[in-house]
Amino acid sequence: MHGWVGHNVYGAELERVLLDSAAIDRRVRELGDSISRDYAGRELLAVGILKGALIFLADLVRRLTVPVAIDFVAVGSYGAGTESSGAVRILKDLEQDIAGRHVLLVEDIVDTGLTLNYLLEIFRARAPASLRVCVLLDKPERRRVPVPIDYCGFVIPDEFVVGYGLDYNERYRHLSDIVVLRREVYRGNSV
Ligand code: PRP
Ligand code: 7HP
Repeated sequence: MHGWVGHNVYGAELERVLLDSAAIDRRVRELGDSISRDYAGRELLAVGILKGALIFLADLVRRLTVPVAIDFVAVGSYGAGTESSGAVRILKDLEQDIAGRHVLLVEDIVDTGLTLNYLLEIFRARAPASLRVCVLLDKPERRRVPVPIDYCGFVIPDEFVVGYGLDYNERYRHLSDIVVLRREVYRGNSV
């Protein structure tokens, strides 16, 4: 865990750096190595879940040594803020047919598990040759439905984090580090 060095360059809403860009980079390389080993001789379809997985997916695919195609799906839970309401819907579907393909779902964070659980059900029904899950962050204390995670970057505590693709009300996705949002910012703002 890291504290701030000098003043808080991120502003008053953010508390501390949980994972800095060097630690993220090291872990993404390791994940890329594992995935490349496991998929040797096969072609992969990496499916990023928008928008949070955008930056993770972009870095991860550049660490792969197997052929990889990329597609995206956008899923929304109803509502804003830090709490999922539980209802999930597809906002943008895949452009490619995944039947017979080796599909790797790439997600920034698994929290309640509702998003991944929903997508896995939908994608399984489309008969891919294989379907695996790669998440950068796992927040197991918040889980409401179990989800199988094949590749996990970091297990993190139950704190709301932003940066490296993750947002709070669409802010902070561009940060290179993963940073804890102060509880005062979102307390009482659950939907
Ligand atoms: C976030 C995150 C995951 C999901 C995880 O997405 O990117 O997709 O929530 O939560 P869950 O495990 O409780 O379902 P969000 O709906 O905020 O959309 P975004 O990726 O566009 O930020
Ligand atoms: C969703 C989400 N988005 C950003 N930061 C977190 O900690 C999150 N948990 N679930």
